[in-house]
Amino acid sequence: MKDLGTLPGYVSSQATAIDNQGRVFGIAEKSDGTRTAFVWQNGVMSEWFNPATQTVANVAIANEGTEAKNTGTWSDVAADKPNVMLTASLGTVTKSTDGMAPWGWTWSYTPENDIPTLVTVTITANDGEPDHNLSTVTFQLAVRNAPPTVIIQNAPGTVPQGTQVRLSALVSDPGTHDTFSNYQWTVTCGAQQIATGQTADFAFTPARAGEYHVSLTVDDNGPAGTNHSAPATAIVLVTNVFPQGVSAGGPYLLLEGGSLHLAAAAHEPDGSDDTIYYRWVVNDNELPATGRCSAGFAFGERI
Ligand SMILES: [Ca+2]
Ligand SMILES: [Ca+2]
Ligand SMILES: [Ca+2]
Repeated sequence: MKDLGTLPGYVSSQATAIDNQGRVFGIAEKSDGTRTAFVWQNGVMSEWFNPATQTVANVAIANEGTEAKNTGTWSDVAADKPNVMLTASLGTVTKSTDGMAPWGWTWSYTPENDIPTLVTVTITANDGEPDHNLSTVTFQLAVRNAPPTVIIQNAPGTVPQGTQVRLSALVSDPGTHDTFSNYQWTVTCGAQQIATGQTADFAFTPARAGEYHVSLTVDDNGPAGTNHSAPATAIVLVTNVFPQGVSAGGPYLLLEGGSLHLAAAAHEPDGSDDTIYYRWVVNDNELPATGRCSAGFAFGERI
């Protein structure tokens, strides 16, 4: 047995633990009942500021919309460990009391948006004692913007030429408060750029048959370099529509030895810019036609 003495101003002390280094921990009490923790080492008793918290990592990094985490330890030699309350200035912290001290704590926070500068997060441990009841530790939190994700809605697999294709952008973002701008639509067919657009809804009319490639990107309001979506793409196959209203004119009356002017008509569907080529074949309705027409006929193609 050894008399440890007590702290100045305190009337009694009670040891509760001793560690491998020979340090003795316990509680000193004043005459008015105020208590504090002490540590006794090499014959000297001093106040032991409890509880103690200590981080493992000093910076937590997360993207908006995803959970940021950090862990650390805490201890309280003198107080009953269930009485120690851990709180966080941002997010939530939970403590563990498994095993031997120091025990662990886990902090988490899910930011709804990126934060332009580092944020200092303070973890506070409070053992409920009237004096020296708080211990704090801080770390830095960095929250980055996450780029938006965009998809192209209402893209038809196949349309006839001349049909307007109406598309819209569906944007999602882990940052629930983000806003979107700078829509960039591009339509190409082969090496040719067909159309561009800068709004969330976009339409174009393919004038010719072919394979049309649509691309779309969008920006959110986060910092440059983090705010640009990956491109969304769609392919629209455009089929040819044959000329409509094809007519060779007539009926025609041809007198022997006379000449005849034939007038044909046809048109492409609206929106098409195809060129119409005409091929005339003239016969006398008896097969085979070749040789049954008079030599005075001229027929062939014209554009
Ligand atoms: Ca954001
Ligand atoms: Ca974002
Ligand atoms: Ca056509």
